[in-house]
Amino acid sequence: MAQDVTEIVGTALNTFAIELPSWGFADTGTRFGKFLQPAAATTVEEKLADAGQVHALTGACPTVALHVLWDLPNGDTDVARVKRAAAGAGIRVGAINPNVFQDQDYKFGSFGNPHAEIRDRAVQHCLDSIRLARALDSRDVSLWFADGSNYPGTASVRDRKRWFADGLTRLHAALDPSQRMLVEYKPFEPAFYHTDIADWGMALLHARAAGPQAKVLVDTGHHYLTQNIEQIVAWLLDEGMLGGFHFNDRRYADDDLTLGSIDPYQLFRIFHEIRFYEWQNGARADIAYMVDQSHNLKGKIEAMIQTVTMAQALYAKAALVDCERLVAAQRATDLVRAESCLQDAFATDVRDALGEWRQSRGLPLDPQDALHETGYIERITKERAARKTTDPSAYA
Ligand code: RM4
Ligand code: MN
Ligand code: MN
Repeated sequence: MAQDVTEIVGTALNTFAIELPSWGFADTGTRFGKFLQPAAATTVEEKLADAGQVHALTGACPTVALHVLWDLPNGDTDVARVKRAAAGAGIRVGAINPNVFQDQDYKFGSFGNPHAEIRDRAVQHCLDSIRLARALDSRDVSLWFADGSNYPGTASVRDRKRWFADGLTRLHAALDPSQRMLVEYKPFEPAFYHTDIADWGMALLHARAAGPQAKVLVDTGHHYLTQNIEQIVAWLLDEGMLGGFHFNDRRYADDDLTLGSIDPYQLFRIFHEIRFYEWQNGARADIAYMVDQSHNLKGKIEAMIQTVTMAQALYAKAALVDCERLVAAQRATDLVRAESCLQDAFATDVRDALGEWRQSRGLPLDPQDALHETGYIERITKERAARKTTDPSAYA
C-alpha cells in the first residue's frame, strides 16, 4: 500500500500546478486599516520575484496572475518590463485581471452602470486587458465585477443583467481562439443588497450567452456558508463550463484566508469531484487552479508556501480515492463503504509521499525551512523596509 501511495501521489503531483496571485505578496488590509509588512512587495518586479521563490521551492507554481491596474498601470508600455521580470524570476504571466471596481467612475457600477459612457469605459478597459493578455502570452482574462446595489429599488436588476450580457458579448468577440474569459461570481461585498453576478447560475448564463470561450470561475470564498461548493463544481464540469478556481479559505465571508486553514475537507471534496470526473471521462479537465488570498498577518511568502503545500497535500489525498470501489459502492447503495472511500483517502498521511516527490524533482524536502535557509526574507526585509511609505495605496 505504501508503495502505491507514493506512486499515486507522485503521478498526481506531476501534473498539478497552481497559479499565485501577485496581490498576495503586497500589503493588503481590511476596511479598518492595514498592518504593513516590511518584506511585502510593492512593485510588480518584487511580486514576481517573490512568486519565483515560491515556485523554486515548491515546483508547483509556474505562473502568476496579474491585476492590470496594480501591476500594469501604464498598459502596453509595461508589457516588456513585466515579461522580463517574470522570465528573470523563472515564471510566466498567468491570468490577467482587469480592474473595473476602483475608479471613482464606477461608484454605481461598471458593466451595469446606468450611464452608457461609463459602461463603455469599463468594456474598453477589459478590451485593453484582452490585448495585454495576448501581448503577455497569457491565456485567461479573469473577470470579477463589484457591481451591485445597497438598497432595494435603487437599481434595475433586469436592465443591468442585459447591460452585462451586452458587455460580456463584446469582450468575447475580441478574444483570439486561444484565449478564454472567466466569469467570477460573488454573493455580496462590496454591494450589500444585490450583486449583478451573485452566484454560479448567473455566471453560467452570462458565460453561455457570451460565447464558447467564456467559462465560470469558482472562488471558494464567494458562497454562502454551508453551500455545497463541490456540487456546483460537479455541475459545472458536467456542463463543460468550469474554467478555473480562486482558492482560499474562510470562516465567515470572503475572508481570503490561507487555503485549507479552516476546512481542508472542503477542498479535498472539490478536488475529488474533479478527479472523479476526469477518471470517468478518461481525460483531464481544462481548469486553471489559482490562489486568491490576502495575507494580512502572516508573512506573505511563508503563507503562500503554506498554501501551495496544503493544496498539493489535498490534491494528493483526492488522488487516493479508489474510484472503482466508490462507483461499485454507490451503485450498490452501500453508503458507509462509499463514504469511507473518501474518508480513508482524506485520512491517509501523504507527507512522506510528498517528500519523496519533492526529492525526486530536486526540490527541498521542507520548502518552509528551505526558504529560511536561503536568507531571502531577511534580504528583502532590509531592502524593502527602507523604501516603505507609511501611507500605502489601497489593497495593491
Ligand atoms: C474579489 C475577487 C477577485 C479579486 C478581488 C481582489 O473579492 O475575489 O477575484 O481579484 O477580490
Ligand atoms: Mn477571486
Ligand atoms: Mn474575493
